[in-house]
Amino acid sequence: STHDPADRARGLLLGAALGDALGAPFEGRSRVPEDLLDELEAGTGELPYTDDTVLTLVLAEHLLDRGAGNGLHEDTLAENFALAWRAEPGRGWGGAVRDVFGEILAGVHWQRAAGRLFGGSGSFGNGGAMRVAPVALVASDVGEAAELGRRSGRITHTHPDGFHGAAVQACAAWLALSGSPDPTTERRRFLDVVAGACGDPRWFSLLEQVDSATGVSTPERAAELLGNDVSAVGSVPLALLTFLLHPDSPREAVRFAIRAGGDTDTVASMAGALAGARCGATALPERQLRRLEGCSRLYELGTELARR
Ligand code: 8NA
Ligand code: MG
Ligand code: MG
Ligand code: MG
Repeated sequence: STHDPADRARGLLLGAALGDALGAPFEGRSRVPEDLLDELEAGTGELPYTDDTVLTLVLAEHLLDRGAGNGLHEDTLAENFALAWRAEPGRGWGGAVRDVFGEILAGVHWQRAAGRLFGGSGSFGNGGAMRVAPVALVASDVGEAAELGRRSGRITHTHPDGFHGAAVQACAAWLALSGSPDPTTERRRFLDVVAGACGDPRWFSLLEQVDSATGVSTPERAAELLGNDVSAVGSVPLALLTFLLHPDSPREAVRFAIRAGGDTDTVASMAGALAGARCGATALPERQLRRLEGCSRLYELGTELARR
């Protein structure tokens, strides 16, 4: 782990984007053979990111614009999300969230647009959680991370599973940045603090399941136990487990998440954000960073957010 806050902030953003970019070619595969991943890592071409990073960037820039202590402004953030989708509709977006963005741009309020998805139950996809990590860079405690996570998630994900999932990932990112509880020696305590800050009973039991899965030896088994799909409850637990198994190696965390299959870009992005936050950008594989789309923008955003 690193003690430099700027390195940690850059690690959070770059870890998220690198996980997304490395995972993207495998999204939807039930399992990912190690040699295919080795081949991608050894390549020299650009590593393009997807919707996960597009929205992470929007949120990070919004938080920077808002300034220290001012949290987020939902109406502005909703519009900025929607504009980012319209600018780059080919980035691999979830099906329902595109409808929300389209309606927002047509003048419908985000609360109404998101709330009427799926017969009024709202989306429980992992889209709120996959973009949430930057809130950890401005929250002053884990409770504020949870609140900003929930609020940023609700803009598109009004189903409780969706926005609580965002809160859980935000809390984990905040703890990973703070370095305490230490995920290497206090796993159980780490998960308890996340569960307590989230406060939702469903996530108490999901995080309980993460704790009981820490004995797994393969990514395939981890996916069997916790899921690896596009729902928040079927992906955030796997990302947390991945971080707890590889807290001191962002590269190993990202590889494990991808080899678990399913929603590979999103799980690897969430796990990469956590390990990157703990270890810093200096711990990320340099050769891959040089291939990462948007690397310098993410690096500068991390530096700026850490300064606030
Ligand atoms: P979302 O809100 O569209 O949710 C994702 C999917 O979850 C939906 O399309 C539904 O199939 C399902 N879903 C969500 N809520 C409900 C519900 N209440 N009832 C029944 N089904 C439901 O999008 P999101 O932003 O949450 O999704 C994030 C995922 O989308 C990430 O994996 C991201 O990478 C992207 N994604 C891209 C592709 C692709 O084509 N490249 C494929 C899957 C996902
Ligand atoms: Mg994606
Ligand atoms: Mg995905
Ligand atoms: Mg660049």
